[in-house]
Amino acid sequence: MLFREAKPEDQIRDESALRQAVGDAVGSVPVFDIHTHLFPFSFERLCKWGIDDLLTYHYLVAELFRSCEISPKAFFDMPEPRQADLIWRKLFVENPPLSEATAGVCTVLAKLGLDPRAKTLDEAREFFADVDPHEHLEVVLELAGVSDLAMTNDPLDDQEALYWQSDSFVDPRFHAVIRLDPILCQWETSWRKLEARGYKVDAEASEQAVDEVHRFLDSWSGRLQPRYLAVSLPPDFAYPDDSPRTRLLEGAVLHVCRELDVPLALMVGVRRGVNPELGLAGDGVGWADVSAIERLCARWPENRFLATLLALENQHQLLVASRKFANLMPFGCWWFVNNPSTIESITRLRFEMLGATFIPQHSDARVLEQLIYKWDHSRRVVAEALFASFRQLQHAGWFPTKAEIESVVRRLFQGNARGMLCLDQIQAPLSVEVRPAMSQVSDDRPKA
Ligand code: FIX
Ligand code: ZN
Repeated sequence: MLFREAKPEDQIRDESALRQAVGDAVGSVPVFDIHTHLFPFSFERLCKWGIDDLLTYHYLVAELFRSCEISPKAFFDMPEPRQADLIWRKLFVENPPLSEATAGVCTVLAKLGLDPRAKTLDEAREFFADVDPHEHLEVVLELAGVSDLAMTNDPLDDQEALYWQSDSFVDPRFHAVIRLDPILCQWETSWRKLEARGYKVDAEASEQAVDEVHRFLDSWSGRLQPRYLAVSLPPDFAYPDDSPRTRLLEGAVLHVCRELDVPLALMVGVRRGVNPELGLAGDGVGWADVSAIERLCARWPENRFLATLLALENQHQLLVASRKFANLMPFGCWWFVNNPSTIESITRLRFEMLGATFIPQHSDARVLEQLIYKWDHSRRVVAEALFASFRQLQHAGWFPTKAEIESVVRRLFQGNARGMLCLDQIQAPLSVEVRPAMSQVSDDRPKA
């Protein structure tokens, strides 16, 4: 599109018309969700959905212990429905659900036509017991306006590997992503798993072991056809250094990415097990050294990198690094910065420093219905930030048209992800209806 050819009568000069145009475009654009932990229903219990999974989300588990005296051990010993009941009572009935994670559950319930002020979970349980999972998936994707999503797939997880090996049906909207944490962050224990699968590896990550990891990744890439490879890293991630991680990155991972022509996603800043008693809810955050990412981008110019940082204090540095390296794509507002106020400030800074050359958000959904709230909340905030940037442009005397706004929005929520994953040749969806409320849809897709 040649922006200079915009007819004067199509240019939006008015503030409220601008707000409306940006809100409409962001509210209706189909999203490519670049990072989730979701699985298709064919992966059975790995696919989390429904009220009990929603309420036992680790974000809410962490909040429970601030409002209730139960010990982590006593909590985790309870069956999941009783855990969900307790979280509901403490965080939703006895207190207003003010936090982002609790408000998110309210959004989900309201959008599904359920009462977020219910005193018990009976109504919600009846609702989920009655839905057909396959119809429900269509309803959720439509309410969230999600056309595609990336999973998190660990071939070293024996349970998950079985589904892949048995050629379970994978809905084509669920894109595979090979997760490398066991290989790059827990080599001291993972090499034994590889050895048990017949690879000639060792604790030192010798040259032979690195070649074997290459062979392992080749073999699983053939099966999964991953859209990218990913790793979450601690704040003290250093590159290069004299560690198995650097040897495995340089000798295997970065070559596999090149050969497959896929990016490597770096998620940096998580301190695992700060309070190990809390399980998944016990991880913390630390400041990362962004120069390690810069060195990766500089030494591997033919590779593409997606990056998201957990610490609020690291966000500006990542944007400066992105201005230096075109092979670096910042994405999402991850986990502890996935709050409306932080999303808004980070996204505003991103527009100011990078224009539209970033991926504003991912959901990180672990439970299917979370897609509804994560995207509902994020769309609203990203729209505010984009409005602010276009408003600045109006002040500068450059008036956008509706078509120009829509084109930027498509790029942010769909095109930048597809470009990074080289999916441009695959037809992008023109529209996914984002529905305001629950209704029935017909299931005309192949069943899992
Ligand atoms: O490493 C990750 O992908 C993190 O997103 C998760 O491990 C984390 O537990 C999470 O769910 C954050 O949203
Ligand atoms: Zn995640």
